[in-house]
Amino acid sequence: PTPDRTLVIVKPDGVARGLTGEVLRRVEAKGYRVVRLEMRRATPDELARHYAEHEGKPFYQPLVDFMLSGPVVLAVVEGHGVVPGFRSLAGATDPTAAAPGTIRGDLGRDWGLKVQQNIVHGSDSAESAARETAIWFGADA
Ligand code: YYY
Ligand code: MG
Repeated sequence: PTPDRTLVIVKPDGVARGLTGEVLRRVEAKGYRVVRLEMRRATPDELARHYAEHEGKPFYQPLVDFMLSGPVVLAVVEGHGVVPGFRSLAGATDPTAAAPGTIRGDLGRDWGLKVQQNIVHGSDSAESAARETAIWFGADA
């Protein structure tokens, strides 16, 4: 079967802490392939589209502000079952609850209530992956 694709973002905390290589190492160690890779600053428009499902929630604006606080690394990652597979590598949303062995469980620090500082984003479905990849890399990505 054709390999699946997901959109991984190393968030500003992960980039600032020098964890980009560690995240990509885990992705590659699993056997997934990085097929697009770029570091840049997100724009408010990209983030509004990317996080549209969360608009109106209490954590939305702090999340967007955090994502604007520094550069992010965007990666399109390919592999069989990579959408749930990368979510599994990332671990639970809240780093304080994420299991050991996961990116958030192993590398997430005790940031108090700042759940948004959880190092990585990974698409939650194939549809989300296609939508998000088009936001960050354009429709032809
Ligand atoms: O997909 P995932 O990143 O694991 O979580 P989402 O529920 O999609 O939330 C997106 C993003 O928002 C999450 O990575 C951290 C942040 N967030 C938050 O700051 N506080 C919450 N209660 C829930 C999510
Ligand atoms: Mg999500």
